[in-house]
Amino acid sequence: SRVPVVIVGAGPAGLTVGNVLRAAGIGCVVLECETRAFIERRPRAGVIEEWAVRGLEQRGLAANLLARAGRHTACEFRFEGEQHRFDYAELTGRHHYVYPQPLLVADLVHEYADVRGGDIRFAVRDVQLHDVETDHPSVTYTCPDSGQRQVLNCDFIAGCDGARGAGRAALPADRVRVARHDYGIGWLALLAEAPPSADCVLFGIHPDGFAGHMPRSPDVTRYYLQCPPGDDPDSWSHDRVWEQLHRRLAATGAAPLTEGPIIEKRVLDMHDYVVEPMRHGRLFLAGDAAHLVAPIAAKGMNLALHDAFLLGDALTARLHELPDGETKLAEYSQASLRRVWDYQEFSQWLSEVYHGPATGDPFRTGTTLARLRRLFTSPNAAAAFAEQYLGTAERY
Ligand code: RFL
Repeated sequence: SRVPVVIVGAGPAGLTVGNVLRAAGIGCVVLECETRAFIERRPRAGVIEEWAVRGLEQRGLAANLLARAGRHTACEFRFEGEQHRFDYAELTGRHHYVYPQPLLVADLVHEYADVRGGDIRFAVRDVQLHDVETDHPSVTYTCPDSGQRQVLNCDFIAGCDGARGAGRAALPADRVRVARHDYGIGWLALLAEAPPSADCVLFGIHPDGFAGHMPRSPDVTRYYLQCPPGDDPDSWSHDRVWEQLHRRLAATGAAPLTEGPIIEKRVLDMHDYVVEPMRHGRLFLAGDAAHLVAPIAAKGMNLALHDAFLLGDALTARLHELPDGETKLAEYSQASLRRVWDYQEFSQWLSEVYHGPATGDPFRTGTTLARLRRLFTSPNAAAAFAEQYLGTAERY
């Protein structure tokens, strides 16, 4: 038997591609190495840009999100002991949506499997891609119940299996370029069972290191603390975490942080990569499989959705034999990479701002504070920042 598209990975990218294909009546199978319960609980991103929500809405995938997501209109920088609120909605009329990634994933799984009748196989093992350079690629995997190897013959493979998946590993090293960047910085990523301590995202730019505060829901707040890369999360006791958060986010007139139990604690080594091109033969990569962007500017899930819209539409056009189908597939990688590189550049810029004073270098501290002050004194600088932060540019 032959299925038109095999999608590896049921994250935001793979599930969105699957939903687009199902809406177009195209057969596909999604293979996911984790269980449904696991992916519907895995905490990660929370910030979704307006254009991405519109893209989901146009594809009938945003009903719950629009009913339940928070809307953020401002962020606040704290430096030199003062609060500086940046009201981007007032400046641009645009806002951010806040909707935890596991909720979006649960919505997308439900729509794909339960509403659109899509085929999804959870907890599969040892996914392997074959013959992607030919017009008869296939995917094999081990079935969790029987332990048997299964074969799926297909026309196209969407590699949406994230940073450590089988998709990128199937690319021949001499045919793609992988551009990498290592910030040499770690972030302790924390989830606290505590209500947010402010109505918006807070960025603490402090000589001891960056600290971030991101409201996720009325009862849960994400925090970040800059730390050495590879640091041991166990060396961050409850007391040490809160002491550092209080210190790095302190500002005149600011309400004290509301403490609570830490329910997730892991160290992220800040790095990026970009695979170019994102295609090899009949294998197309999308999302983190193709490009990782450190969570500095909260861009990763947005890029995954951007890819999924482009790839879902291109595969649909090609499989329905529309005249522009082949062209859309041929242009997919380039179309995606324009936004990817723009977001990578912004993340790098923002990293310099977040981490400047913690270098201990008085020159870097001086230039970082100049950049920050410029956001609050130059309307042009503020407008440029808001455009990048919200991802509103129309130029992609
Ligand atoms: P995902 O979500 O990693 O999904 C890939 C799926 O593939 C499965 N898989 C496999 N399945 C079969 N066979 C294999 N060999 C497989 N290997 C893996 C996995 O189990 C998984 O279900 O990739 P996708 O769809 O490309 O989506 C990318 C986003 O998840 C990611 O970019 C964001 O989470 C990044 N990110 C953020 N992005 C934002 O836009 N806004 C944010 O606020 C934000 N915060 C974050 C983040 C990422 C974080 N971490 C953990 C790296 C905060 C954190 C802490």
